[in-house]
Amino acid sequence: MKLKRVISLIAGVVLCVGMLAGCGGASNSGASGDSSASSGGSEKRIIGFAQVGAESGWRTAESESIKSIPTLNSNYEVKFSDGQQKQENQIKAIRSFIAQKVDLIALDPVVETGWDTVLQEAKDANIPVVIVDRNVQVSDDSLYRCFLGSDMEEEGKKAAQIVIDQFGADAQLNIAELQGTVGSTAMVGRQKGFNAVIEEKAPNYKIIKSQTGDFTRAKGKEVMEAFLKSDGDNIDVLWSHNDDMAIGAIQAIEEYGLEPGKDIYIISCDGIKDMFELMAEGKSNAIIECNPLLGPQLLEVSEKILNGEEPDRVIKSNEGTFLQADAEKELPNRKY
Ligand code: GYE
Repeated sequence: MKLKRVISLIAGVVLCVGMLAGCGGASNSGASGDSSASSGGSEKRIIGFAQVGAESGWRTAESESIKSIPTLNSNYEVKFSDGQQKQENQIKAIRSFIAQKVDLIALDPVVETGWDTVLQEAKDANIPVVIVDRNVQVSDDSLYRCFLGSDMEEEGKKAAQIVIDQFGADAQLNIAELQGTVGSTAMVGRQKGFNAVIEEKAPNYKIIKSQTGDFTRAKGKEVMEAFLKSDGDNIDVLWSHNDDMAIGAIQAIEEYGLEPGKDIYIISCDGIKDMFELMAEGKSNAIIECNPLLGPQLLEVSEKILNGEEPDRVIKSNEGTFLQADAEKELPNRKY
């Protein structure tokens, strides 16, 4: 009897603690949780960062870079929100940042459209907004101060040019495309740039398969399996909008009994370490780098804005391209 009561008491305490922890952990949809420091009474400048999610190695590197802003300048604090690839979560996070009166909002938008209302709310509250990595399409440009990130269209163009350099513009080539999250700048821009160069320079290239893998390894694998099932022996090139989907696809290709990097030429965007490792093993062929380490540049532009200066409207990150022959040499230099 007594033992039973003790057990139920312990169970009750565990439940309560669990519920409390659950409350604190609600940061995924709001903005309260994973903050780098408390704001109580200090004069710190607070950046509320509404992140897309945690769908890829690139994303993890970007989150870490932005969360590390306070280590670069202790006058800053970052409130972080993971939107789990859902726009509604990101909108909630922005509203929560506005309610908390943060000094600046950084938004990495999962898709380009649908931000006008919430950005107007931030503007009405006099909170400057910096768009990071992916861009937005809004009717009024004054809804955000500047954009910091890569030129995705340029990345798509570079990818197409590498394929042309490899196979020649006159080749008959069948390409399978793994698209990123539909409606995101990374997907729209990379597809647009790639297709434009192919159309102009290599009209015999055919995109025989094209589907989204939502930028994740699991979906990249799943979609590649379907591609292979219906057209396995006809695919010459895999063009993947990011490394993670290509990594999933490499697994699918191996399971199907083909050699990735040999039977199918593979090119993807990002440049994460895992992909460099696979490329050094000969399982992939080319990487278009996209730099996720945006923390230092976000800090710089936030300083400018909060000091009353006007930032450049578009701030670009530096990036390169790498072929299989560079992989081993470049591996030790990779920071993400
Ligand atoms: O390529 C992909 C991530 O927006 C540039 O998003 C980013 C893309 C990146 O999920 O891995």
